[in-house]
Amino acid sequence: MTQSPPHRSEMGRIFRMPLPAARDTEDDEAARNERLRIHNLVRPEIIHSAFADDVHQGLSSSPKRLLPKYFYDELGSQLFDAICLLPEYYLTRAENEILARSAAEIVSAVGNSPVSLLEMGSGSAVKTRRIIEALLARQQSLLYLPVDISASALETSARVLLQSYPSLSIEAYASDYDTALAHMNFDAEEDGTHVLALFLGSNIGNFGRDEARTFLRSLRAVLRAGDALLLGADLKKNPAVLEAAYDDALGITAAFNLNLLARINREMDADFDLRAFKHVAVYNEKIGRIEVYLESRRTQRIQIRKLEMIVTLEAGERIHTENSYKYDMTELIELAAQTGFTRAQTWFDAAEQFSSNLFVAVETKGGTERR
Ligand code: AVJ
Repeated sequence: MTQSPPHRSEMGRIFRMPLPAARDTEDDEAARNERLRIHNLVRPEIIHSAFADDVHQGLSSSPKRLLPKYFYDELGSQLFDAICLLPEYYLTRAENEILARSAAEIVSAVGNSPVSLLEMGSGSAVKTRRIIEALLARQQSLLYLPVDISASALETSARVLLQSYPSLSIEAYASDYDTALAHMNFDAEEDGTHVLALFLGSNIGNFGRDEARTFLRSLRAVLRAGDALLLGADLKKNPAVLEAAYDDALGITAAFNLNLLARINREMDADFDLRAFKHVAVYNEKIGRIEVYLESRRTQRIQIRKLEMIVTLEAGERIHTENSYKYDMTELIELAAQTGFTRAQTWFDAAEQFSSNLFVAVETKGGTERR
């Protein structure tokens, strides 16, 4: 696998990292810039119109809804990082515990050939460091391809990773998952390098069961047989534990949820009164998912000037903002089998709250190997 040349700019704007932190020599900076390429597939105009269309559609629907991918503006990404430090939000700690203990075992389960690392939804990429270090203990250099909807999170994490690991190169995609996968261009020629894809943190939880299958199939389509996917999935458990994880005492998750309205205020000249909404998180045990809402505390009328739209809400009416699906092992094994993978191995944290699943891509009929 090699990097695609920068002149293929239908892939979107490619830019270099901004100036380095103090104390760096210019040579250090130049050396790091050589090792970084960012494809910004969400041009501001385009993301704006997609966000605007989705807000218009979602708030015109009944029941009203907004999409969780829009949580992650700069403030939203930082609020999510804060969520990961909360005592109630066990997911990040549990997965980190697994990776800290078992990263070497996980990467050796991928096989002996050199590996390139693809990550969907890399965020701050803190947990990724465990995997990067395990890989660099077995190979001299590493190409890391993070995909994240938040350009600010990507830039920050790329800068930090390049500082830490001199033999790392990064090809980053500021993009939603589908767009990035459609532009991924692993070289057709056989060079013996495998891809390890990461989809950590229970990011898969935002997909419905069907959407999860569709997504994993399109991820499988950019891989070859023998490539692997490490899938972090939160496990079904006591509803009280789950609900606390999504409605913490400090109110950070409420702020994260409300920031979606604040973002609409900022970017679309709207007048949502955040105090007139209540954060609600309930576990739907039958479906196996946390459902997150913003509930109107009173009858109200909101103006969204850039959309030339008036939204009315009744007291108690809810805007659905997120689902977070929970899995059991039967579902995970079935999910692998339905999407062109086989589940090779699963690791758990000591409290068995979270699972890290190694899916290996199997041969598929019809020659859909890595385009
Ligand atoms: C980033 C989708 C994994 O579902 O646990 C955390 C998002 N929302 N608290 C999750 C989230 C509220 C998180 N994911």
